[in-house]
Amino acid sequence: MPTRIAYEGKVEYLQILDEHGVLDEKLAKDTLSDEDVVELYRYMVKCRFVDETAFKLQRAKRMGTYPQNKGQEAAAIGSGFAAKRGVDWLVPCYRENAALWMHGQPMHQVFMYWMGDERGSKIPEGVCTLPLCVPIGTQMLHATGMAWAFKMRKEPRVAITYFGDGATSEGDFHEAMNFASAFQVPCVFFCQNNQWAISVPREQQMNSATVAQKALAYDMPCIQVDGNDLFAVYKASRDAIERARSGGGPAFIEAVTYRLADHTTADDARRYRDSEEVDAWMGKDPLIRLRKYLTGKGLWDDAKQAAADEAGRQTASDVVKAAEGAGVPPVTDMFDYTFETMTPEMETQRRTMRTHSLGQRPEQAGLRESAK
Ligand SMILES: Cc1ncc(C[n+]2csc(CCOP(=O)(O)OP(=O)(O)O)c2C)c(N)n1
Ligand SMILES: [Mg+2]
Repeated sequence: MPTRIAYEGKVEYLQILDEHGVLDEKLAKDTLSDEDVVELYRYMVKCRFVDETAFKLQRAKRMGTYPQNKGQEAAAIGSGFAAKRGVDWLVPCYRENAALWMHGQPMHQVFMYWMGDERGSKIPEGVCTLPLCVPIGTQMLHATGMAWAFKMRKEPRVAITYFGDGATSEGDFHEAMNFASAFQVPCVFFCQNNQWAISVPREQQMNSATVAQKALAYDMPCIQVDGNDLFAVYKASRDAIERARSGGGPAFIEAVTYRLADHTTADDARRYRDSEEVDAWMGKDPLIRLRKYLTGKGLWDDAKQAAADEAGRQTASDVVKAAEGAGVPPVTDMFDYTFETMTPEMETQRRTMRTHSLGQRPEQAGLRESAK
């Protein structure tokens, strides 16, 4: 019996700014202006300072744990810049702080979150970002549902959801992708393939040559981009977002990048990965290549770098002050923010906690009263 090809697929790879800071002018046409690039580079520098500061805070026991974003700034900033602030919704995991920040989420809230303060998840009114999401994969379903609502309400909005390479091994990922495609909802799936899911390398995590090709199974437009290339990330994100906004359905972007730091501050990556690999990726650092590009174009110099560094240090210091200055929340918060209507058991616990065994930290506002 003759056979025929029932389906054939391919995945395009996009790089516009290479590792040496050389730009493909043709591909870069109609993407970022010089002013945009300078502004976004300053943003990257600021984010790197804030990220390093969070790491130091954890080491000084002033933060519980923290997953560094170091090395993944171009992926977050390029995609965040392509989305419309206050219109599109960002649905994150935990390694795209820069994108959330660009969309108005105060960075001290992210610090508070990692300090164990749930007020870090209370996003200000008008800011279209969801709280950080540590349960791997769940947020993609939320984004799909939100995008479905946008479609039903005929709102010209797009949901962009972020996740790692490891998250694409989860059932939630496949459910979200299938639903988004079957219902053609305006959702952009943005995978930060940073090569590792804690200690599991991507090649061991999956047998497919790319992460992007998983989208082919759902007949979703997909692309693999150099995730450390601001131009490529921006172009792919803008195209996907605008297609989704104009009724073209969901899309998948695989940003190939690298986690330059440990998985979190609770990890020591030296135990499972070679320093040669890390060194090779250090050379592809998105900040270094963008600085090379800007310097080559005469748009940047040492004095500007010094000023950007100083601004970054100052911003980081302000973020710490705001996070630590928020004070200790009242104990009652854990009841008041769990359910809209408390269960009878919770009401009893709330009522009786002052006379029972919750007094571990008497300085907490709720308990200070009971000590009187
Ligand atoms: C449902 C679930 N399973 C397991 C974990 C533990 N865990 C935390 S991060 C992580 C790896 C995630 O890897 P990836 O999706 O590649 O994201 P990355 O941390 O590399 O950015 C795992 C397994 C979790 N948080 N949630
Ligand atoms: Mg990963």
